[in-house]
Amino acid sequence: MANEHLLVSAADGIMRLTLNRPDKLNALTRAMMRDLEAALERAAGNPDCRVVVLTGAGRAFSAGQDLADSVYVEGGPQPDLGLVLDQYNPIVRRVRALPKPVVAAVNGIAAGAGASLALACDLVYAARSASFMQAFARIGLIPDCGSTWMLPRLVGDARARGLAMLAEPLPAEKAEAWGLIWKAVDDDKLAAEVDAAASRFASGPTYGFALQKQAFADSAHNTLDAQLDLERALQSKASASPDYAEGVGAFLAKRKPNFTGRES
Ligand code: T3D
Repeated sequence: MANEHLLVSAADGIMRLTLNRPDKLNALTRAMMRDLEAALERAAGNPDCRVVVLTGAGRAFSAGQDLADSVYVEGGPQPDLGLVLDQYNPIVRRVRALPKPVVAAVNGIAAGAGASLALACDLVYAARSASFMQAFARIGLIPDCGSTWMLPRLVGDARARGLAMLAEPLPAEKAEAWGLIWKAVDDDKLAAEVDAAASRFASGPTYGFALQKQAFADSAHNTLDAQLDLERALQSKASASPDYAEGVGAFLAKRKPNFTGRES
């Protein structure tokens, strides 16, 4: 299915979502947000979709909220941007809770909500020429869409504050070195590298990945004690899945596993 500003395609277990307003650096409009949420909802409910890849068309990943499609109207009454976040927050929640991996292929600059969206993904690959910019302070805002939560956890408090308050672009290689993203790759290798990861996920133990996501999410607020209990409970579920039996069987038979990705 294709919408004008969000291209959606699905094949071989992979759903690809491409932010598609290259002339505006894929700045996010309300319509794109609606389409993105709907696509993620479809991905969540479709067992044939085993991984989602999010990328941008043209030279940017996304320059964040389209400031021309904002609730802010020059000369108008001061808007309540909480209302804008009512549209963004469900998307971030969906990405984090999606019971399958979400991979960001950051092909160029990711700024503002565009950076937050990328960082919400499970694995972030970025072209070496790409950068991440917490642009919010440039317009008097605070990082949102989860960035004040993600940043200190990913890079530590000092770097999180520097990124937020200075609002300067962080080049992909440094983002990798700081632990903000999984990997910076040569520009001409980004698509192939992300395709390889997506194919691997599309034939992987999807249910196990969903349980991993749950464990990592809960670890953010759990004590070690509580996390050990959670791991025990989730591992019980993982070991009841056909993919566990398949994985062990394949190992012992010295063959490649054929995971269904299903819970039962
Ligand atoms: O306001 C609310 O509703 C609240 C929302 C909060 C969430 C947020 O995301 S806040 C952060 C919003 N994003 C920004 O502040 C970033 C704005 N963009 C930039 O600072 C620069 O464009 C970049 C540093 C990202 C890239 O610079 P450069 O020089 O490579 O490109 P450019 O020439 O600035 O942009 C190219 C075109 O994209 C240009 O359009 P034109 O003049 O050719 O017709 C530019 O206006 C457009 N564009 C870029 N970013 C946005 C945008 N149009 C609308 N909204 C944008 N965010």
